[in-house]
Amino acid sequence: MNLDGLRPWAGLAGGSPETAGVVVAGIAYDGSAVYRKGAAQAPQRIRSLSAAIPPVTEDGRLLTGLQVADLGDLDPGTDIEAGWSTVADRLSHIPPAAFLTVLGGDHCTFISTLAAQVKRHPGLAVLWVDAHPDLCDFSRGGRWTCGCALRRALDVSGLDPGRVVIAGGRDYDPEELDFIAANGMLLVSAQELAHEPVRAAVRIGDRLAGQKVHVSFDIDALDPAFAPGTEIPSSGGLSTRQALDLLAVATERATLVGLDIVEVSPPFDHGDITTFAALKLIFEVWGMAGYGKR
Ligand SMILES: [Mn+2]
Repeated sequence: MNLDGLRPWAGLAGGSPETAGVVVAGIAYDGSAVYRKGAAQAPQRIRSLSAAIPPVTEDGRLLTGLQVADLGDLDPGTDIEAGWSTVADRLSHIPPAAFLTVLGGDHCTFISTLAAQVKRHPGLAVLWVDAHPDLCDFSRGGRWTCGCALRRALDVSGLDPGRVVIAGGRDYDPEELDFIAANGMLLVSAQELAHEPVRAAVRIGDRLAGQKVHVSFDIDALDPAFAPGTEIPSSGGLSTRQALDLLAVATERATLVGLDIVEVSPPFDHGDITTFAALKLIFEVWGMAGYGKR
């Protein structure tokens, strides 16, 4: 793709983390991926192709004037168990007024992201959009593998599990369903979202209304037809259109304070369609967060 003369983030890149409306950081780590690696390449690919996106959301909000400060990639080392806190510490010093946008990496990068967001925004709620809850205490040979991402993030951040809503779920371990029920978590499955999209999204919106919300979006929430470039393709997922509409309705009455997009895996992508789906989600969520003018 010829991106000559174009600047990253739709030309909005610039400014300092102290004054920018949006602060972007990559976590190029896929050490917790069990099946196949590749998500470590996502931050650079997303950043590179961000130059091809226009600074206008689909509902006509002009993002020109928004400053996007990109910190580059933060390094947790080769082991997230040892390295999550270094990255969390860096992220937690970003002024709370900035909308944090983190580019994974596998979903265990969320351990750093959530630890920082809980410090930046006490009382936070989380909308976890994913085919998988990642709530196993032990999975695929370890406690810091991707099937444990949300469970470990809750452990280290101290966030009450009842403040997390899971949307788009369809692949579970029995232990995860037990944890969800025992902790009063709301799970809205991909099936429910497809069957009654507005009603299901409003149910999530009711739970998030009036809250400060961080969205953690695993690209495998989308059907592999829309996002093939990911570690574990999971059939029966959302279309990109359904995901955008879900996010808009579910967060309409909330205050969006951050987004992380994880599990984009460029080596398994086709013609960059997964990376472009991630970019569409990022720019539209910035619009939903209130940036841009009509
Ligand atoms: Mn997943």
